[in-house]
Amino acid sequence: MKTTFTFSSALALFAGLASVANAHTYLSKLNIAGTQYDEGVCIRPYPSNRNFPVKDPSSSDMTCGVGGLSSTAAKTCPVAAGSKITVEWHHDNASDSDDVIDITHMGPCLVYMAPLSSNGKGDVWFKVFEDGYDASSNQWCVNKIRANHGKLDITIPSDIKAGDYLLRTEVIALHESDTDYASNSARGSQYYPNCAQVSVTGSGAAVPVGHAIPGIYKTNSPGIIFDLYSSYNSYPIPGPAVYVAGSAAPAPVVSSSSETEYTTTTAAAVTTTAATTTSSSVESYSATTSTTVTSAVQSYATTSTTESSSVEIYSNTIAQTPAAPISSAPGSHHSTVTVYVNKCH
Ligand SMILES: [Cu+2]
Repeated sequence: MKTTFTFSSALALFAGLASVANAHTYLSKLNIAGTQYDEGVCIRPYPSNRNFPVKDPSSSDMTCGVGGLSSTAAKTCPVAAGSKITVEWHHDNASDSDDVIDITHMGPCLVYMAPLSSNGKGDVWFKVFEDGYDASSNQWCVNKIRANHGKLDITIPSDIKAGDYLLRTEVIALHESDTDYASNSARGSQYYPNCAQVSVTGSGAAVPVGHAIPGIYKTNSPGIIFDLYSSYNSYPIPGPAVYVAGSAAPAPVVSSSSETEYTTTTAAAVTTTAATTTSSSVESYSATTSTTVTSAVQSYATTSTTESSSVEIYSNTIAQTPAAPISSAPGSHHSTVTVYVNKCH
């Protein structure tokens, strides 16, 4: 439970004055697999006002910050799918004595990715990280990065398709968010978006559903309108849900002809379950017993020449997280099973 602030109007006034001062933040460094990349290397270089906020959530500056769409980083830094990387914000300069972001600027941290080829335009952005407010510790993400010299660990989704991406980091400062920017452009949320270029390696094939930035936030969205000076014990993080590996819409694993062959082999026993499983690297089927599915998959495996080496069978009916393989639970009866046919590259 958060401590309730008193003197809220005085605080709000102070916060407003603080924002006039140069009390902002910018993405300063990336640390990937032990290598540190400074601003301009794979973080897109900034114009002079590198730590200034974006105020209008419909502005094209929301995509990658001011100047971020027209600048290009020197490199596109390699990062393995599923690996943890560290992003690092600073206020004035990239030193450990820097205050990262002003204490008044409480709010969430969010990270999005989009294919680099889009340059951030269109319905291309998927969220890979968010951290808002933890009532049990009364900590905002901003508290955490301030306490950790600007550093925040995030994980690249393990199953996204290899290739070049924009990595968009964002802090939203809420010290003036009690007022809708649309009604008073001197107030409203302050967005600190920045973009880096990374090249994801791995064998994944997932293409998460994308969203447009600008577009994900309205001036009056929950979490964009938020009274930091009221009593609260939760915070609704704005934007789409974080992409969970394995939850992308399935991309076809088998060609339609071999899929026909597969279902024909098993006659009525196996039916495709639309949208049960959502990773693009798996295909989902269900049937009435494990035995039928096992034989169906074995049949599929022997008739498919390209993807037979990684057929796995799981007993889970909901596809988010595969349960134990059926083969490891002999004798158990499954009223419904889901078969994951892992795509092999
Ligand atoms: Cu500021």
